Amino acid sequence: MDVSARIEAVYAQIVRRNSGEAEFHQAAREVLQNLGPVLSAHPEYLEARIVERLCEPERQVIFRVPWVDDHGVVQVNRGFRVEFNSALGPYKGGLRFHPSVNLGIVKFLGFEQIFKNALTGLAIGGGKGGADFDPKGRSQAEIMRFCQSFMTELHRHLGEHTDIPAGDIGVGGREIGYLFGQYKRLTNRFEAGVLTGKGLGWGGSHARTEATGYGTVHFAQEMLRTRGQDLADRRVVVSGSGNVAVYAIEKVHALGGRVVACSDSGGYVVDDDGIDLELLKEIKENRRARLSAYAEVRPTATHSVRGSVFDVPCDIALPCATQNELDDQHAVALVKNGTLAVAEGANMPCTPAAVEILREAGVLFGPGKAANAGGVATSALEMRQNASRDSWPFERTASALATVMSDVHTLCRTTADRFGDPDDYALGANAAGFLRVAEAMDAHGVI
Ligand code: NDP
Ligand code: 2IT
Repeated sequence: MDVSARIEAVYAQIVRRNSGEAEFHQAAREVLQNLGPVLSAHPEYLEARIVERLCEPERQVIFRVPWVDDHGVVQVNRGFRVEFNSALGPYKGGLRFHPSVNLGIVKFLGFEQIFKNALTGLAIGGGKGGADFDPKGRSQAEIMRFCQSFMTELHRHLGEHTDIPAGDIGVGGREIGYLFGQYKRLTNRFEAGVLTGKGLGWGGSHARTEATGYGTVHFAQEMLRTRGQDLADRRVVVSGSGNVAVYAIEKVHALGGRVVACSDSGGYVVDDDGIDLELLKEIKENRRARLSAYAEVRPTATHSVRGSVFDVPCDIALPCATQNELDDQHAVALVKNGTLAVAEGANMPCTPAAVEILREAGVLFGPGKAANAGGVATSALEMRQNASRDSWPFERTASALATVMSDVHTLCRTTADRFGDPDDYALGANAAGFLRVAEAMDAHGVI
């Protein structure tokens, strides 16, 4: 059987065995379609069935999360943790609390995480988890009770050398605090390295909050530099207005660009004067309000529910909200508007058809597993500080993050060049991530 027939057979098997898990199929296909030249160069990985093993999670935990709401009503959610691959280190990856969460979404995120974590060069395997809990409209007390119930089951699967969660959609510093508190209580251990994204006063790392957004902008800047361009004076559109989006906006402004639009699930704002970050943080982080409140107090801004934030003309687009939010029609609009680069702050925000349109038009495309790797990389730096009972200053951590992003960018380009076109960052990210994991898996024998 030739290499491409073997890859097709693996994909067919994934679809058959994981029925209904559309996002996982999509993420697997996106990686597999780049592995042909890599496997031709490494027939030993075909022989060892590395790809087949890589696509099957090492362990998947699904559990009931019962809790009592503020009205005394019992609620039941479903919790997940997919421990996908530990060839390079303990399972590492975030937790997502969103009503859409299901096994297929957690598996797509865990699968992406394997390659992303490998690209950072740090000793972390891949995992992901979450629950179909909707935090919107819930009181602080309800969030706390949910987190405590979630951790009451999850804690038995975690450990600083086993599996280390962090945040993702719907899970930020507040939730990590409640989760850590419950883990500490259940285990009677102050095991700082078991979660990342902690508060600065109890084992957290400087720059972890900012890391994903900052890192995505570093990556976009590196891509632009390959064409003799940079972010200064560029019009930038960011989707989302959560953790990744906010700090992407902050870094774009620090580098002299101007973010003219951002969004949430209720619409988007356009502000040609540039998004006022303090106001955005006040609304989204402190008040936990809707983005429409921004336009209510900012005279230069308008809020829309029609169309999409990606219809707003820009030089650079940074999708930082969720999967499959940027489709073929959005890609056509970006190309028409002369967009130079798209870097994914979110995980898999561009549909496969959108990626194809961008690539064919010569738009620089930074895939999430490379462009948003700064978050998990800084999580690994947080684990390093916890292991040595040390705390690094902001500048040291931020500069280590910038170095990791620059190294990931270089690795993607050199690997893409080896197997095809140096501008094909998706090829570079998939091939380089795969090679690091495959080498370790092969060395560990058939496990
Ligand atoms: P947040 O919960 O802080 O923010 C999410 C943002 O995306 C909100 O503005 C939210 O709007 C919007 N959003 C979420 N779901 C949808 C949806 N279905 N449709 C439209 N908008 C939506 O999450 P993060 O910023 O942490 O995560 C954003 C993305 O970045 C995710 O894809 C995540 O996997 C990825 N990521 C996160 C990392 C991290 O360190 N946090 C690291 C690497 C990647 P609303 O408030 O209206 O729901
Ligand atoms: O998608 C991601 O990389 C994250 N949500 C961050 C994971 C982490 O462990 O910091």
